[in-house]
Amino acid sequence: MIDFSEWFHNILEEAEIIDSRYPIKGMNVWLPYGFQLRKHALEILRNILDRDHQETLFPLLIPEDQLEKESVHVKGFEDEVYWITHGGLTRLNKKLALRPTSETAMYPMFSLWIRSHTDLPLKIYQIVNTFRYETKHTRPLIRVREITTFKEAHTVHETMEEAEEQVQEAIRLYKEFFDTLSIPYIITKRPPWDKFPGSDYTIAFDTLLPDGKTLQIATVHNLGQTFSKTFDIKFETPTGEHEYAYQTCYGLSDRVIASIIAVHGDESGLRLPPEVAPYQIIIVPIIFKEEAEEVMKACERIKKRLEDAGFRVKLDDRDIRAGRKYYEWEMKGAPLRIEIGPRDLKKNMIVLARRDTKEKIEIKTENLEEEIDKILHDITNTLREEAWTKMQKNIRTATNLKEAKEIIKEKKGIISFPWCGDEECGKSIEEKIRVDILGITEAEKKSSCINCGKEAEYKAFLAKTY
Ligand code: PR8
Repeated sequence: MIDFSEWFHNILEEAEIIDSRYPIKGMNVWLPYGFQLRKHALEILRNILDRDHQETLFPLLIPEDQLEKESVHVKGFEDEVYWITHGGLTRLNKKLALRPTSETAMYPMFSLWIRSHTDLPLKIYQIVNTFRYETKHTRPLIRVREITTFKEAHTVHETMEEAEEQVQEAIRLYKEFFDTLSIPYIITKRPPWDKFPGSDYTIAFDTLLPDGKTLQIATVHNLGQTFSKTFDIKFETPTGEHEYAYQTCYGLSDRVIASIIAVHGDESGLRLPPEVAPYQIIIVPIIFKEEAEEVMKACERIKKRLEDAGFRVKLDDRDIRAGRKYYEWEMKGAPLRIEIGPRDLKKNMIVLARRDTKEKIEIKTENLEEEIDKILHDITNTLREEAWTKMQKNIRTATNLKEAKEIIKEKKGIISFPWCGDEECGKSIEEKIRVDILGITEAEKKSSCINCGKEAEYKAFLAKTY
Protein backbone atom coordinates (compact mmCIF):
# COMPACT_ATOMS: atom_id res chain seq x y z
CA MET A 1 0.00 0.00 0.00
CA ILE A 2 1.31 3.45 -0.92
CA ASP A 3 1.30 5.90 1.97
CA PHE A 4 -1.09 4.49 4.55
CA SER A 5 -1.86 7.77 6.25
CA GLU A 6 -2.78 9.44 2.99
CA TRP A 7 -4.75 6.39 1.82
CA PHE A 8 -6.69 6.34 5.09
CA HIS A 9 -7.61 10.02 4.98
CA ASN A 10 -8.63 9.82 1.33
CA ILE A 11 -10.74 6.72 1.70
CA LEU A 12 -12.68 8.12 4.67
CA GLU A 13 -13.65 11.02 2.47
CA GLU A 14 -14.18 9.21 -0.85
CA ALA A 15 -16.15 6.32 0.62
CA GLU A 16 -18.20 8.86 2.61
CA ILE A 17 -17.45 7.42 6.03
CA ILE A 18 -16.82 10.67 7.86
CA ASP A 19 -16.31 14.32 7.06
CA SER A 20 -13.28 15.62 8.90
CA ARG A 21 -13.79 19.26 8.00
CA TYR A 22 -15.75 20.04 11.17
CA PRO A 23 -14.11 23.12 12.65
CA ILE A 24 -12.97 21.54 15.93
CA LYS A 25 -9.75 19.54 15.92
CA GLY A 26 -10.32 15.87 16.67
CA MET A 27 -14.09 16.02 16.14
CA ASN A 28 -15.68 14.65 12.98
CA VAL A 29 -19.06 14.10 11.36
CA TRP A 30 -20.33 10.60 10.63
CA LEU A 31 -21.80 10.51 7.11
CA PRO A 32 -24.77 8.22 6.36
CA TYR A 33 -22.68 5.42 4.76
CA GLY A 34 -20.17 5.47 7.62
CA PHE A 35 -23.00 5.61 10.12
CA GLN A 36 -24.51 2.42 8.69
CA LEU A 37 -21.15 0.67 8.94
CA ARG A 38 -20.87 1.82 12.57
CA LYS A 39 -24.45 0.74 13.24
CA HIS A 40 -23.88 -2.81 12.03
CA ALA A 41 -20.65 -3.11 14.02
CA LEU A 42 -22.51 -1.95 17.13
CA GLU A 43 -25.34 -4.40 16.49
CA ILE A 44 -22.84 -7.26 16.64
CA LEU A 45 -21.34 -5.86 19.82
CA ARG A 46 -24.73 -5.35 21.48
CA ASN A 47 -25.82 -8.88 20.60
CA ILE A 48 -22.72 -10.24 22.29
CA LEU A 49 -22.99 -8.05 25.40
CA ASP A 50 -26.74 -8.33 25.84
CA ARG A 51 -26.38 -12.03 26.70
CA ASP A 52 -25.42 -11.11 30.24
CA HIS A 53 -24.90 -7.35 30.52
CA GLN A 54 -27.56 -4.68 30.82
CA GLU A 55 -27.37 -1.51 28.78
CA THR A 56 -27.66 1.79 30.66
CA LEU A 57 -27.13 5.48 30.04
CA PHE A 58 -25.36 7.86 32.43
CA PRO A 59 -25.08 11.65 32.17
CA LEU A 60 -22.29 13.19 30.13
CA LEU A 61 -21.26 15.59 32.91
CA ILE A 62 -19.32 14.68 36.03
CA PRO A 63 -19.00 17.05 39.02
CA GLU A 64 -15.42 18.12 39.75
CA ASP A 65 -15.26 16.62 43.24
CA GLN A 66 -16.52 13.27 42.01
CA LEU A 67 -14.02 13.11 39.11
CA GLU A 68 -11.17 14.02 41.43
CA LYS A 69 -12.01 11.60 44.22
CA GLU A 70 -9.82 8.74 42.94
CA SER A 71 -6.38 10.32 42.95
CA VAL A 72 -4.48 7.93 40.65
CA HIS A 73 -7.34 7.92 38.16
CA VAL A 74 -7.62 11.70 38.01
CA LYS A 75 -3.85 12.06 37.70
CA GLY A 76 -4.00 9.86 34.60
CA PHE A 77 -6.67 11.98 32.99
CA GLU A 78 -6.04 15.52 34.29
CA ASP A 79 -4.38 16.75 31.09
CA GLU A 80 -7.23 15.44 28.98
CA VAL A 81 -10.39 16.70 30.65
CA TYR A 82 -12.65 19.31 29.07
CA TRP A 83 -14.34 21.50 31.69
CA ILE A 84 -17.62 23.33 31.71
CA THR A 85 -17.27 26.42 33.84
CA HIS A 86 -20.37 28.43 32.93
CA GLY A 87 -24.10 27.93 32.62
CA GLY A 88 -25.07 30.79 30.34
CA LEU A 89 -23.44 33.84 31.90
CA THR A 90 -23.27 32.39 35.39
CA ARG A 91 -20.02 30.93 36.61
CA LEU A 92 -20.75 27.50 38.11
CA ASN A 93 -19.88 26.91 41.78
CA LYS A 94 -18.70 23.46 40.89
CA LYS A 95 -16.99 22.84 37.56
CA LEU A 96 -18.41 20.01 35.47
CA ALA A 97 -16.23 17.66 33.44
CA LEU A 98 -17.18 16.16 30.09
CA ARG A 99 -16.67 12.44 30.81
CA PRO A 100 -13.31 11.15 29.55
CA THR A 101 -14.62 7.71 30.65
CA SER A 102 -17.40 7.01 33.16
CA GLU A 103 -15.95 5.33 36.25
CA THR A 104 -16.47 8.43 38.36
CA ALA A 105 -19.94 9.03 36.92
CA MET A 106 -21.10 5.48 37.58
CA TYR A 107 -19.44 4.35 40.77
CA PRO A 108 -21.12 6.79 43.20
CA MET A 109 -24.41 5.41 41.84
CA PHE A 110 -23.16 1.83 42.25
CA SER A 111 -22.54 2.67 45.89
CA LEU A 112 -26.25 3.54 46.21
CA TRP A 113 -27.45 0.48 44.29
CA ILE A 114 -25.34 -2.24 45.86
CA ARG A 115 -26.34 -3.35 49.35
CA SER A 116 -26.08 -7.10 49.52
CA HIS A 117 -24.23 -9.98 47.88
CA THR A 118 -27.56 -10.72 46.18
CA ASP A 119 -27.11 -7.50 44.16
CA LEU A 120 -23.92 -8.97 42.67
CA PRO A 121 -22.55 -9.51 40.13
CA LEU A 122 -23.56 -6.27 38.47
CA LYS A 123 -22.71 -6.08 34.76
CA ILE A 124 -23.68 -3.01 32.80
CA TYR A 125 -22.50 -1.20 29.71
CA GLN A 126 -23.18 1.93 27.73
CA ILE A 127 -22.25 3.16 24.28
CA VAL A 128 -21.73 6.90 24.41
CA ASN A 129 -19.46 9.71 23.36
CA THR A 130 -16.55 10.63 25.61
CA PHE A 131 -14.16 13.53 25.41
CA ARG A 132 -10.40 13.51 25.75
CA TYR A 133 -8.26 16.53 25.05
CA GLU A 134 -5.60 14.49 23.26
CA THR A 135 -2.30 16.30 22.88
CA LYS A 136 -0.73 13.78 20.50
CA HIS A 137 -1.41 14.21 16.77
CA THR A 138 -5.15 13.59 16.21
CA ARG A 139 -6.40 11.34 13.40
CA PRO A 140 -9.99 10.57 12.41
CA LEU A 141 -11.31 7.44 14.16
CA ILE A 142 -7.85 6.60 15.50
CA ARG A 143 -7.10 9.40 17.93
CA VAL A 144 -10.02 11.75 18.35
CA ARG A 145 -11.00 14.26 20.98
CA GLU A 146 -14.64 13.33 20.85
CA ILE A 147 -14.76 9.53 20.90
CA THR A 148 -18.20 9.08 19.40
CA THR A 149 -18.44 5.32 19.82
CA PHE A 150 -17.15 4.62 23.30
CA LYS A 151 -18.41 1.25 24.51
CA GLU A 152 -17.69 0.90 28.19
CA ALA A 153 -18.66 -2.08 30.33
CA HIS A 154 -18.42 -2.01 34.11
CA THR A 155 -18.82 -4.99 36.41
CA VAL A 156 -18.90 -5.50 40.20
CA HIS A 157 -18.16 -8.77 42.02
CA GLU A 158 -17.94 -10.33 45.46
CA THR A 159 -14.43 -11.74 45.17
CA MET A 160 -11.13 -11.15 43.40
CA GLU A 161 -11.50 -14.59 41.76
CA GLU A 162 -14.81 -13.56 40.21
CA ALA A 163 -13.26 -10.31 38.94
CA GLU A 164 -10.40 -12.34 37.43
CA GLU A 165 -12.91 -14.65 35.78
CA GLN A 166 -14.76 -11.61 34.39
CA VAL A 167 -11.51 -10.33 32.86
CA GLN A 168 -11.19 -13.68 31.07
CA GLU A 169 -14.85 -13.50 30.04
CA ALA A 170 -14.36 -9.99 28.64
CA ILE A 171 -11.38 -11.25 26.64
CA ARG A 172 -13.57 -14.04 25.23
CA LEU A 173 -16.30 -11.53 24.30
CA TYR A 174 -13.87 -9.24 22.53
CA LYS A 175 -12.28 -12.17 20.70
CA GLU A 176 -15.69 -13.15 19.42
CA PHE A 177 -16.36 -9.56 18.35
CA PHE A 178 -13.06 -9.10 16.49
CA ASP A 179 -13.32 -12.58 14.95
CA THR A 180 -16.73 -11.64 13.56
CA LEU A 181 -15.15 -8.54 12.03
CA SER A 182 -12.20 -10.62 10.77
CA ILE A 183 -9.76 -8.33 12.59
CA PRO A 184 -6.60 -10.04 13.87
CA TYR A 185 -5.24 -9.13 17.30
CA ILE A 186 -2.56 -9.86 19.79
CA ILE A 187 -3.48 -9.89 23.45
CA THR A 188 -0.94 -8.80 26.04
CA LYS A 189 -0.80 -7.66 29.62
CA ARG A 190 0.33 -4.05 29.49
CA PRO A 191 3.44 -3.11 31.44
CA PRO A 192 2.60 -1.38 34.75
CA TRP A 193 3.51 2.09 33.46
CA ASP A 194 0.97 1.76 30.68
CA LYS A 195 -2.00 0.37 32.60
CA PHE A 196 -5.32 2.18 32.97
CA PRO A 197 -5.07 4.83 35.72
CA GLY A 198 -6.46 3.28 38.90
CA SER A 199 -6.43 -0.34 37.71
CA ASP A 200 -4.54 -3.31 39.14
CA TYR A 201 -3.63 -4.38 35.62
CA THR A 202 -4.68 -3.93 31.99
CA ILE A 203 -5.04 -6.51 29.23
CA ALA A 204 -5.02 -5.01 25.75
CA PHE A 205 -5.91 -6.05 22.22
CA ASP A 206 -3.67 -4.59 19.50
CA THR A 207 -3.95 -4.98 15.76
CA LEU A 208 -1.37 -4.20 13.09
CA LEU A 209 -2.07 -1.46 10.55
CA PRO A 210 -0.64 -1.60 7.00
CA ASP A 211 2.17 0.86 7.80
CA GLY A 212 3.59 -1.55 10.38
CA LYS A 213 2.39 0.34 13.46
CA THR A 214 0.05 -1.24 15.98
CA LEU A 215 -3.28 0.18 17.13
CA GLN A 216 -4.76 -0.59 20.53
CA ILE A 217 -8.32 -1.62 19.74
CA ALA A 218 -9.70 -2.70 23.12
CA THR A 219 -8.70 -2.91 26.75
CA VAL A 220 -9.85 -4.92 29.75
CA HIS A 221 -8.97 -3.63 33.21
CA ASN A 222 -9.04 -5.37 36.54
CA LEU A 223 -9.77 -2.55 38.99
CA GLY A 224 -9.44 -4.64 42.15
CA GLN A 225 -10.85 -2.69 45.13
CA THR A 226 -9.31 0.70 44.32
CA PHE A 227 -12.53 2.35 43.16
CA SER A 228 -14.82 0.47 45.54
CA LYS A 229 -12.80 1.85 48.45
CA THR A 230 -12.86 5.37 47.04
CA PHE A 231 -16.55 5.36 46.19
CA ASP A 232 -17.65 3.17 49.10
CA ILE A 233 -19.08 0.30 47.09
CA LYS A 234 -19.76 -2.26 49.84
CA PHE A 235 -21.97 -5.29 50.12
CA GLU A 236 -23.21 -7.46 52.94
CA THR A 237 -21.87 -11.03 52.73
CA PRO A 238 -24.07 -14.08 53.47
CA THR A 239 -22.54 -14.10 56.97
CA GLY A 240 -23.43 -10.46 57.63
CA GLU A 241 -20.04 -8.77 57.20
CA HIS A 242 -19.58 -5.69 55.06
CA GLU A 243 -16.91 -5.90 52.37
CA TYR A 244 -15.63 -3.76 49.56
CA ALA A 245 -16.53 -5.10 46.12
CA TYR A 246 -14.14 -6.03 43.28
CA GLN A 247 -14.52 -4.35 39.91
CA THR A 248 -13.57 -4.63 36.27
CA CYS A 249 -14.18 -2.43 33.26
CA TYR A 250 -13.50 -2.87 29.58
CA GLY A 251 -13.86 -0.65 26.58
CA LEU A 252 -13.39 -0.02 22.92
CA SER A 253 -13.98 2.83 20.54
CA ASP A 254 -14.16 4.26 17.01
CA ARG A 255 -10.84 2.51 16.49
CA VAL A 256 -12.82 -0.64 15.74
CA ILE A 257 -14.18 1.07 12.62
CA ALA A 258 -10.71 2.40 11.81
CA SER A 259 -9.34 -1.13 11.92
CA ILE A 260 -12.11 -2.58 9.73
CA ILE A 261 -11.16 0.03 7.15
CA ALA A 262 -7.38 -0.17 7.52
CA VAL A 263 -6.88 -3.91 7.98
CA HIS A 264 -9.02 -5.05 5.05
CA GLY A 265 -8.68 -2.15 2.60
CA ASP A 266 -6.62 -2.35 -0.60
CA GLU A 267 -5.52 -0.05 -3.42
CA SER A 268 -9.08 0.05 -4.83
CA GLY A 269 -10.58 1.12 -1.51
CA LEU A 270 -12.58 -0.56 1.23
CA ARG A 271 -13.22 -4.27 1.47
CA LEU A 272 -15.98 -4.54 4.04
CA PRO A 273 -16.79 -7.81 5.77
CA PRO A 274 -20.39 -8.77 4.85
CA GLU A 275 -21.30 -8.68 8.56
CA VAL A 276 -20.93 -4.90 8.68
CA ALA A 277 -21.23 -3.74 5.06
CA PRO A 278 -24.10 -1.23 4.70
CA TYR A 279 -25.01 -3.12 1.50
CA GLN A 280 -23.84 -6.68 1.15
CA ILE A 281 -24.95 -6.93 -2.47
CA ILE A 282 -25.13 -4.26 -5.15
CA ILE A 283 -27.21 -5.00 -8.22
CA VAL A 284 -26.09 -3.22 -11.37
CA PRO A 285 -28.40 -3.45 -14.38
CA ILE A 286 -26.60 -3.65 -17.72
CA ILE A 287 -29.04 -1.83 -19.89
CA PHE A 288 -29.30 -1.59 -23.65
CA LYS A 289 -32.19 0.52 -24.86
CA GLU A 290 -34.54 -2.09 -26.25
CA GLU A 291 -34.42 -4.45 -23.27
CA ALA A 292 -34.24 -1.81 -20.53
CA GLU A 293 -37.60 -2.50 -19.00
CA GLU A 294 -37.14 -6.24 -18.94
CA VAL A 295 -33.72 -5.96 -17.30
CA MET A 296 -34.96 -3.52 -14.65
CA LYS A 297 -37.84 -5.81 -13.80
CA ALA A 298 -35.48 -8.76 -13.44
CA CYS A 299 -33.21 -6.67 -11.19
CA GLU A 300 -36.14 -5.77 -8.98
CA ARG A 301 -37.25 -9.40 -8.77
CA ILE A 302 -33.76 -10.49 -7.73
CA LYS A 303 -33.55 -7.66 -5.22
CA LYS A 304 -36.85 -8.70 -3.64
CA ARG A 305 -35.76 -12.33 -3.44
CA LEU A 306 -32.49 -11.43 -1.77
CA GLU A 307 -34.12 -9.00 0.64
CA ASP A 308 -36.66 -11.64 1.60
CA ALA A 309 -33.77 -13.96 2.34
CA GLY A 310 -32.40 -11.35 4.79
CA PHE A 311 -29.57 -9.77 2.77
CA ARG A 312 -28.88 -6.03 2.62
CA VAL A 313 -29.24 -5.19 -1.06
CA LYS A 314 -29.07 -2.05 -3.17
CA LEU A 315 -30.21 -1.77 -6.73
CA ASP A 316 -28.07 0.93 -8.28
CA ASP A 317 -30.39 2.28 -10.96
CA ARG A 318 -28.72 5.65 -11.37
CA ASP A 319 -28.45 6.90 -14.89
CA ILE A 320 -24.67 6.67 -15.13
CA ARG A 321 -22.27 4.26 -16.82
CA ALA A 322 -22.07 0.77 -15.29
CA GLY A 323 -18.28 1.09 -15.16
CA ARG A 324 -18.57 4.07 -12.87
CA LYS A 325 -20.89 2.17 -10.58
CA TYR A 326 -18.41 -0.72 -10.41
CA TYR A 327 -15.63 1.66 -9.50
CA GLU A 328 -17.69 3.39 -6.82
CA TRP A 329 -18.95 0.26 -5.09
CA GLU A 330 -15.51 -1.30 -5.21
CA MET A 331 -14.17 1.78 -3.51
CA LYS A 332 -16.99 1.67 -0.95
CA GLY A 333 -16.20 -1.97 -0.25
CA ALA A 334 -19.52 -3.67 -1.07
CA PRO A 335 -18.66 -7.39 -0.74
CA LEU A 336 -20.62 -8.62 -3.76
CA ARG A 337 -21.90 -7.11 -6.99
CA ILE A 338 -24.47 -8.67 -9.27
CA GLU A 339 -24.49 -7.68 -12.91
CA ILE A 340 -27.66 -8.39 -14.81
CA GLY A 341 -27.96 -7.89 -18.55
CA PRO A 342 -30.29 -9.15 -21.30
CA ARG A 343 -27.98 -12.00 -22.26
CA ASP A 344 -27.87 -13.35 -18.72
CA LEU A 345 -31.64 -13.14 -18.48
CA LYS A 346 -32.07 -15.38 -21.44
CA LYS A 347 -29.77 -17.98 -19.91
CA ASN A 348 -31.29 -17.60 -16.41
CA MET A 349 -27.81 -16.80 -15.20
CA ILE A 350 -26.33 -13.87 -13.34
CA VAL A 351 -22.76 -12.70 -12.94
CA LEU A 352 -21.37 -12.11 -9.44
CA ALA A 353 -18.24 -10.10 -8.75
CA ARG A 354 -16.47 -10.60 -5.43
CA ARG A 355 -14.87 -7.50 -3.95
CA ASP A 356 -12.29 -9.39 -1.90
CA THR A 357 -10.72 -11.46 -4.70
CA LYS A 358 -12.16 -9.52 -7.66
CA GLU A 359 -13.23 -12.89 -9.05
CA LYS A 360 -16.25 -13.10 -11.35
CA ILE A 361 -18.61 -16.04 -10.94
CA GLU A 362 -21.55 -17.00 -13.09
CA ILE A 363 -24.41 -18.71 -11.27
CA LYS A 364 -27.89 -19.96 -12.05
CA THR A 365 -30.69 -17.83 -10.67
CA GLU A 366 -32.49 -20.91 -9.29
CA ASN A 367 -30.51 -21.32 -6.04
CA LEU A 368 -29.41 -17.74 -5.85
CA GLU A 369 -30.02 -17.33 -2.10
CA GLU A 370 -27.98 -20.35 -1.00
CA GLU A 371 -25.17 -19.61 -3.43
CA ILE A 372 -24.87 -16.03 -2.27
CA ASP A 373 -24.99 -17.01 1.37
CA LYS A 374 -22.11 -19.41 0.78
CA ILE A 375 -20.09 -16.82 -1.09
CA LEU A 376 -20.60 -14.17 1.59
CA HIS A 377 -19.37 -16.61 4.23
CA ASP A 378 -16.41 -17.39 2.06
CA ILE A 379 -15.64 -13.67 1.74
CA THR A 380 -15.62 -13.33 5.54
CA ASN A 381 -13.29 -16.31 5.87
CA THR A 382 -10.98 -15.10 3.11
CA LEU A 383 -10.71 -11.65 4.68
CA ARG A 384 -10.05 -13.20 8.10
CA GLU A 385 -7.36 -15.56 6.85
CA GLU A 386 -5.65 -12.89 4.77
CA ALA A 387 -5.61 -10.46 7.68
CA TRP A 388 -4.27 -13.00 10.20
CA THR A 389 -1.60 -14.21 7.78
CA LYS A 390 -0.49 -10.65 7.10
CA MET A 391 -0.21 -9.89 10.81
CA GLN A 392 1.55 -13.12 11.70
CA LYS A 393 4.08 -12.57 8.92
CA ASN A 394 4.90 -9.29 10.58
CA ILE A 395 5.59 -10.69 14.03
CA ARG A 396 9.33 -11.32 14.24
CA THR A 397 11.57 -12.51 17.02
CA ALA A 398 14.62 -10.61 18.21
CA THR A 399 17.18 -11.87 20.71
CA ASN A 400 19.24 -8.71 21.00
CA LEU A 401 18.58 -4.99 20.87
CA LYS A 402 20.56 -4.38 17.70
CA GLU A 403 18.45 -6.90 15.85
CA ALA A 404 15.23 -5.39 17.23
CA LYS A 405 16.35 -1.93 16.20
CA GLU A 406 17.12 -3.05 12.65
CA ILE A 407 13.80 -4.82 12.23
CA ILE A 408 11.94 -1.76 13.48
CA LYS A 409 13.89 0.49 11.17
CA GLU A 410 13.48 -1.64 8.07
CA LYS A 411 10.18 -3.42 8.45
CA LYS A 412 8.40 -2.13 11.55
CA GLY A 413 5.76 -4.66 12.62
CA ILE A 414 5.68 -6.44 15.95
CA ILE A 415 8.73 -7.89 17.66
CA SER A 416 8.61 -10.69 20.15
CA PHE A 417 11.50 -10.72 22.65
CA PRO A 418 12.57 -12.15 25.98
CA TRP A 419 12.28 -9.64 28.83
CA CYS A 420 13.21 -9.58 32.49
CA GLY A 421 10.06 -7.62 33.36
CA ASP A 422 11.87 -4.87 35.24
CA GLU A 423 10.33 -1.39 34.82
CA GLU A 424 13.57 0.51 34.46
CA CYS A 425 14.89 -2.00 31.92
CA GLY A 426 11.60 -1.83 29.98
CA LYS A 427 11.62 1.95 29.82
CA SER A 428 15.21 1.89 28.64
CA ILE A 429 14.25 -0.49 25.80
CA GLU A 430 11.47 1.90 24.79
CA GLU A 431 13.88 4.81 24.79
CA LYS A 432 16.76 3.10 23.02
CA ILE A 433 14.75 1.95 20.02
CA ARG A 434 11.89 4.42 20.26
CA VAL A 435 9.09 1.93 20.47
CA ASP A 436 6.45 0.93 22.99
CA ILE A 437 6.43 -2.31 24.88
CA LEU A 438 2.95 -3.64 24.15
CA GLY A 439 3.11 -6.08 27.01
CA ILE A 440 3.79 -9.60 28.04
CA THR A 441 2.13 -12.90 27.26
CA GLU A 442 3.49 -16.06 28.82
CA ALA A 443 6.41 -16.85 31.08
CA GLU A 444 9.66 -17.50 29.24
CA LYS A 445 12.39 -18.54 31.60
CA LYS A 446 15.05 -20.07 29.38
CA SER A 447 16.53 -17.05 27.60
CA SER A 448 18.17 -13.80 28.67
CA CYS A 449 16.57 -10.36 28.62
CA ILE A 450 17.09 -8.57 25.33
CA ASN A 451 18.38 -5.47 27.12
CA CYS A 452 19.97 -6.18 30.50
CA GLY A 453 20.99 -9.79 29.89
CA LYS A 454 19.47 -11.02 33.17
CA GLU A 455 17.36 -14.14 33.12
CA ALA A 456 14.17 -13.44 31.18
CA GLU A 457 10.82 -13.78 32.93
CA TYR A 458 8.46 -13.19 30.02
CA LYS A 459 7.87 -13.34 26.35
CA ALA A 460 7.09 -9.69 25.53
CA PHE A 461 6.11 -7.69 22.44
CA LEU A 462 7.15 -4.28 21.21
CA ALA A 463 6.14 -2.13 18.24
CA LYS A 464 5.80 1.37 16.92
CA THR A 465 2.31 2.31 18.01
CA TYR A 466 -0.46 4.75 17.18
C1 PR8 B 1 -11.18 2.99 29.65
N1 PR8 B 1 -12.99 2.79 31.21
O1 PR8 B 1 -11.49 4.14 29.47
P1 PR8 B 1 -9.21 3.08 27.95
N2 PR8 B 1 -9.57 8.06 20.23
C2 PR8 B 1 -10.06 6.85 19.86
N3 PR8 B 1 -10.05 5.79 20.67
C3 PR8 B 1 -9.52 5.91 21.90
C4 PR8 B 1 -8.98 7.12 22.35
C5 PR8 B 1 -9.01 8.24 21.45
N4 PR8 B 1 -8.55 9.44 21.79
N5 PR8 B 1 -8.51 6.94 23.61
C6 PR8 B 1 -8.77 5.65 23.93
N6 PR8 B 1 -9.38 5.02 22.90
C7 PR8 B 1 -11.90 2.08 30.61
C8 PR8 B 1 -12.53 0.91 29.92
C9 PR8 B 1 -14.24 2.33 30.69
C10 PR8 B 1 -13.93 1.31 29.66
C11 PR8 B 1 -9.84 3.62 22.85
O2 PR8 B 1 -10.18 2.37 29.00
O3 PR8 B 1 -8.73 4.39 28.41
C12 PR8 B 1 -8.72 2.61 22.96
O4 PR8 B 1 -8.91 1.60 21.99
O5 PR8 B 1 -8.17 2.03 27.67
C13 PR8 B 1 -8.92 2.04 24.35
O6 PR8 B 1 -8.53 0.69 24.40
C14 PR8 B 1 -10.41 2.18 24.58
O7 PR8 B 1 -10.75 3.40 23.93
C15 PR8 B 1 -10.80 2.25 26.05
O8 PR8 B 1 -10.13 3.30 26.69
